[in-house]
Amino acid sequence: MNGHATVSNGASDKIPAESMDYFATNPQPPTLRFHSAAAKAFIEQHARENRRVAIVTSGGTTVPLENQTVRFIDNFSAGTRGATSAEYFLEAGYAVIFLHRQFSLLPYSRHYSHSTNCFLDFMTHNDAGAVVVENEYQKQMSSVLDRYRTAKKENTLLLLSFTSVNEYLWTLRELAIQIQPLGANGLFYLAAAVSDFFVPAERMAEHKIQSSEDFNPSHPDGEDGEGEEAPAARMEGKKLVIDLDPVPKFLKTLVDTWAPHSMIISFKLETDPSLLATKARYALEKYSHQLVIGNLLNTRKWEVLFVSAKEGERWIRVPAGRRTKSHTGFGEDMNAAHSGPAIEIESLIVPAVAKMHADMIANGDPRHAA
Ligand code: PAZ
Repeated sequence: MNGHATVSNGASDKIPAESMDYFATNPQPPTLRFHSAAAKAFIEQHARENRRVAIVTSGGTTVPLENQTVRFIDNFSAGTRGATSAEYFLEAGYAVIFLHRQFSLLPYSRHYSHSTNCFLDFMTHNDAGAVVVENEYQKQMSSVLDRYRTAKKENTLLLLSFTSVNEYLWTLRELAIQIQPLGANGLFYLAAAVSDFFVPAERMAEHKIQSSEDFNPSHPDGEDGEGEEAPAARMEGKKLVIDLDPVPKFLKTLVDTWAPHSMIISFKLETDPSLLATKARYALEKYSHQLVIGNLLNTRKWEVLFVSAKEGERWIRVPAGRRTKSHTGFGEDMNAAHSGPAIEIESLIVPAVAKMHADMIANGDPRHAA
């Protein structure tokens, strides 16, 4: 199946040429057909049940340097923001399509799967020799298990994975097209860390790049001498040289064409505090969607900046002494004076987002207000 062919709303003339070119020149991933079919059935079910659907993206995208990939560039993200937020969206009554980096954190299992919280540490043998959960973890694990089972029973959580930025982009586009019939009941929560640069298919080396000069074809002047372009990642003498193309600005296309009626929330990650608000405002202006959530690498677990046309700028913060120490959400910040149990910031972010979404459904898209 060609996912592209499903752009059937006559809107393709509004898609920026660079985005069209991208899908014409970068191959559709083999997983797309399965993802598309699963998403279609999921969205149809929740449309029938009149449930809002959130597409939550999570984890980092890779940029492979070779077709038969041994080496790749990666983007920072453990998947904590996405996996944790997905749980709170489910709690708020949404059905969730969790588009995540393969092997990054998942809703519910995130509490136990990471190496710092190995599930085996929660287990013990009882007197009869059976494996059981340690007494002190019973209450907490039972609550996670109940919520996990409910999501399974009601089929409200669909897990779809990607690895490369190409898989991510193709799948995001497919989901956006699939969710169009839901109109304003669809929501995108784009927490994945998506690479800004990539190796286009036509400049991708087929085989593992050889580090030894003795095994490397030479590419004088960046060309191979026969008019063909040199691979984007190549050895020049003893150096590995990588020149990457910019990834087209898909957020614009998502907002204007792929999902024009959905609520769209993007994230902006910075490391320099003096740039965060400016960059978040810039993104909101450039892409004209409903909400940008800014966060800083070092403080992202306890403060974020909401920037929207309707409400301007507002910080959401976990009070000191209530910060989590890890992705599990159960531990507390050992460096802080405690004033109560730990609070995950996503438990504050998601209800605030859901409220804005409900407002948009009830009163219309604030971007179109007179
Ligand atoms: O996955 P995580 O919890 O370790 O990190 C989350 C995050 C910082 C990647 C996310 O909140 C975010 O800002 N995503 C967008 C990154 C960007 O492309 O700017």
